[in-house]
Amino acid sequence: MTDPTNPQFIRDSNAQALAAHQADYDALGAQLQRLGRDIESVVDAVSRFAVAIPSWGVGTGGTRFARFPGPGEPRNVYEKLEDCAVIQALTRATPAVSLHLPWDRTGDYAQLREVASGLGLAFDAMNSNTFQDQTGQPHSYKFGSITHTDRATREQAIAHNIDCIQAGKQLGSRALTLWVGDGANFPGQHHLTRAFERYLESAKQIYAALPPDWTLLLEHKMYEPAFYASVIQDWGTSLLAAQSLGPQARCLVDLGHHAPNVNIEMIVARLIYAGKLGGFHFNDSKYGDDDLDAGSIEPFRLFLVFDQLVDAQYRRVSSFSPAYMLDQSHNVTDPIESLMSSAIELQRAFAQALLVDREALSQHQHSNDVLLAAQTLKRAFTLDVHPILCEARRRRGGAIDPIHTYRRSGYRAARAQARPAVAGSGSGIV
Ligand SMILES: [Mn+2]
Repeated sequence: MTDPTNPQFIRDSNAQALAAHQADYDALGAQLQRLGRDIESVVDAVSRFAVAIPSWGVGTGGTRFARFPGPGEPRNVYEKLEDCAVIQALTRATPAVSLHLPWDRTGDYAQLREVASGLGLAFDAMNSNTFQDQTGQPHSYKFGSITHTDRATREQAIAHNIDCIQAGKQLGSRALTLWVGDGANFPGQHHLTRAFERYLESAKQIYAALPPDWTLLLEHKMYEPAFYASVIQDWGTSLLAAQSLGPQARCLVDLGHHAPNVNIEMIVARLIYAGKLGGFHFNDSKYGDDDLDAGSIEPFRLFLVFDQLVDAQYRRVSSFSPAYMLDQSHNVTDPIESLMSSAIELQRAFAQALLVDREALSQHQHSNDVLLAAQTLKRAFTLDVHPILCEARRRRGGAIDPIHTYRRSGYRAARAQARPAVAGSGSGIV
């Protein structure tokens, strides 16, 4: 194996692709110049774009039917960081990792932070887990966690979230993502109002434990594991909760957590308006919460979400800095390849959104020129920005072709030798 994070190896790999890349980049630069756009400013913005890797994403996911483990899966948080470092070295778009406790629990968070820093990684939002029972836990979450009818169960779930904040403080994290699977499977099982009141009461206690520079990200999900009524089922309930908790609470939009055909970019626009857009879990889906790779099914929708984000920047919306994270389940691909590819798809949507002619769009909207307004967006979406993405990576020391470079390194085969499988390694979907 060649170490795929070795700068010389990446440069050598790039050398083979450089001439073709330079020709494509120059051609796109000339095309954009004719459109009155400067390719350099787009490369600069794209090279500063960052999305966090979920620690659970580097393991193989699964469905409720089965999980088919891949070779060389990471068996603990340190091995997860090794894989995340490969993704970052090759893409230069993923400088932080989002941990999930207790899956990533370790005795010494200061040491973990040091190891991560040595690998060029920082820590993004912490994620709590009260959707499954842990060994030795006194109270079960079978019928709920922070919304449970039993006070002691709620207190146990609140204490776990506060533990996540404590661990995150040592890691340099500045956010806690709160997603709970709480809900009902049958009409009548829950008092719909009282369950929400219990959520707010518990969330207030978690909120009170936040350091002043932290954000509490509230993640909604329409269904699963609750199949009749999730307590925080949509963005409206999430916004209501964020508004009642206070300024440090914001809404997190997981692209997979809506009904099919829901207009997610509109949700994004409304949350921006309310000053409550906290962040994203990016993925893609066809039918439900499929957790497929970002941009693999609905690239136009991903572009339209980024169009709203770039529009907010363009309008200089105050205190606008959503956190970007991936949240995917890789069942049939090498997770490292899927995560690299998804990070690049986000950069693609971002670059295309940057290239929307916003002045022209605004004029077409004002004059009700529907066709040209729609075509203004389509024109940006259909631009092939691939050379911009390659150039942004190359300038930061990343790979022009991350997947090819990764495969050339032989990393997966070497990890398969070095990491014999263990039973029950933590990975999942939230
Ligand atoms: Mn999620």
